[in-house]
Amino acid sequence: AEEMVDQYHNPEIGRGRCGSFHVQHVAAPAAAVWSLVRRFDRPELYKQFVRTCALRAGDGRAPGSVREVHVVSGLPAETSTERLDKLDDDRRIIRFTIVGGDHRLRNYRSTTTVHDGASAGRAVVVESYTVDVPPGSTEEETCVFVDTIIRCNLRSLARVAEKMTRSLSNG
Ligand code: A8S
Repeated sequence: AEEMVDQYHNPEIGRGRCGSFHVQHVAAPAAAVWSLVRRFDRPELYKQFVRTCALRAGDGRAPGSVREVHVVSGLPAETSTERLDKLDDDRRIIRFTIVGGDHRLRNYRSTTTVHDGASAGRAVVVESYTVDVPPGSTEEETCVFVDTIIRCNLRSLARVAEKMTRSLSNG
């Protein structure tokens, strides 16, 4: 995982910004995991806080595609506007930036990569992000908030990919 982080996930963290990364092991082939992660137009496939998502620009594969996400109720926000920066099917890299919405995550950028795991049929997912620390918040509060969301998303991704793989192999 350290090598993968060095290779694709080395964000410049300047003043007033913070960031972190997460590693998730998945008992499903990298191709299956990637088939979920690559769907910029359908984050609700595994992101449980996403209620609906609609493309506002592009086809969801070309850089510059924009999606508008509505999240489930009970969160401190309702919508988020997000731009696809990179989708690389060969290296299994997706990057997006949050460009708008009624939340406090300004200039949020994330990179997710999917790798073959240590044995056949296993994958490792690495997700890193950087974001501005909102006025009145500390770096720590900001990271705790984002880390909680990402951990939920990655665990859910693992569950969905594993279930998908089981149902395929059971015919
Ligand atoms: C992602 C990552 C994050 C999403 C955050 C951090 C968000 O969708 C949620 C609550 C908020 O307050 C901000 O990969 C925002 O989706 C769940 C609406 C952006």
